[in-house]
Amino acid sequence: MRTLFVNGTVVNADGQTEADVAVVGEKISQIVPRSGGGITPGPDDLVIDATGCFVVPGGVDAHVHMELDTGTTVSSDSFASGTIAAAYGGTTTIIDFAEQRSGGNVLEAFEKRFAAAESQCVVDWGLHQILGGVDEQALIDARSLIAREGVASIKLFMAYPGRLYSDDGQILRALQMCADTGLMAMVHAENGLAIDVLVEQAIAAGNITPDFHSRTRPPELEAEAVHRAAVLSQVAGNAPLYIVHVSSSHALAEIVSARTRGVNIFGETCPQYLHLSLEDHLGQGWPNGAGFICSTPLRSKHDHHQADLWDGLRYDQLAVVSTDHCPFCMREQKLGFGESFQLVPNGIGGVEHRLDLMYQGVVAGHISLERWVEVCATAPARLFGVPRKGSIAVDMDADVVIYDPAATTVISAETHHMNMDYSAYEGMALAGAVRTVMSRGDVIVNNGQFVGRASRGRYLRREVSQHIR
Ligand code: DUC
Ligand code: ZN
Ligand code: ZN
Repeated sequence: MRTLFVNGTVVNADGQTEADVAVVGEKISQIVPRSGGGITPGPDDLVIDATGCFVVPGGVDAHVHMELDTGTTVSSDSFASGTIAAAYGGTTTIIDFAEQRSGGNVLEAFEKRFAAAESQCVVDWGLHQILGGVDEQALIDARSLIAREGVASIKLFMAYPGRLYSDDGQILRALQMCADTGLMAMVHAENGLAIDVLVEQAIAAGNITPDFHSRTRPPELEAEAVHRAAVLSQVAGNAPLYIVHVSSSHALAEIVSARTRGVNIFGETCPQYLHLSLEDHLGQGWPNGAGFICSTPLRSKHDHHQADLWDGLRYDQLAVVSTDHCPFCMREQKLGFGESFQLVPNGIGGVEHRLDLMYQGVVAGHISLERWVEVCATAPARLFGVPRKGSIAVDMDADVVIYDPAATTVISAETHHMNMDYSAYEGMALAGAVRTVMSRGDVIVNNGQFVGRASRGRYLRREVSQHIR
């Protein structure tokens, strides 16, 4: 059977066309501009009318945390609930993380995580490998993951001493391995040792409200770590470096400066840093402020961070928008460990709303339609070596979203599909809505209703990105 998307505007990172799109099996088989006659439906074709809508590639969310074990709790979306929510939001690929901890075995950590995801995901998925204990064996094993398992990226932490933290020597060694293999090094760039001092001092002074989460993680300590990571990448032989969750003008400026020096560095930001701020949410005290605690933290809206981050996306200083989806329920989790900011699990859920939240940047004139598609799908697919995803083109996987710019989306915990009892974006009314979603040829969301099958998602063996080598 053939499926046709007719009468829509096809939007890719490199342009838009009035064209009809045909899908056969799992692949896009034909794209015909209507100026050239379009595609005439046959009697056996399933026809999806996209009049007035954009036909865009399924979103690629390269940074999510389903059922993440934080040590005190587990993030509240399973791979099943989280990927259903992703589908509702037009995301047809997620990349989560396998986590090796200090002294632990990388290959075992990968296999455990793989088994958990494989039996549940409803959209296609991949895994990055976290190295929480960089030692000789961890580097040997990480190096082998690309051929064994198709894992093209590792993640390192400059924050969280005593937990996931790597010191500069460990980071240099890991980056040397990345320079050698072409693996992408994702880095959580914050100066964790300095942050821990500020946290200790805030608590000693009785400053425990949620806003002190942000106040003890100042943007200077994010920027300093970005600078250090960039220098280490260069010294390592220009390792591919990807800074996750860039939240501040200060960190962005370091990325821009490093790029002008020729560092092989890419930046990711997230919708929360573009739409939420310290003042809007963290001044609320307990309990509401706890719902907005994430790391890197939300920044003050008076310091131009949001405007600078939008500009960074517009001018390709930032390459990707991911959600860093890390959901927790309010009562049992965010507030479950005591009334002090450092006891609150870090993370905001948002895998369902990335395309909608980023589309507001198109409406406001911050980014073009094409750039919206690029940062949400094309660039993450390319940078992380995800095969056959991220554009509407013949022979690509038929991951297709029909996006209706005339509809509206109101975000609420009452109606979202993530397993969270609150939303950091509660009540936000957005222009545009995801209408229909196809994943590898299957319609999984039809006019706003999930119609997909459990565990149909496929593991994506990735390749080292040709984009960055
Ligand atoms: N960093 C992440 O990337 N995700 C959740 C929490 C954190 O610190
Ligand atoms: Zn992080
Ligand atoms: Zn994260």
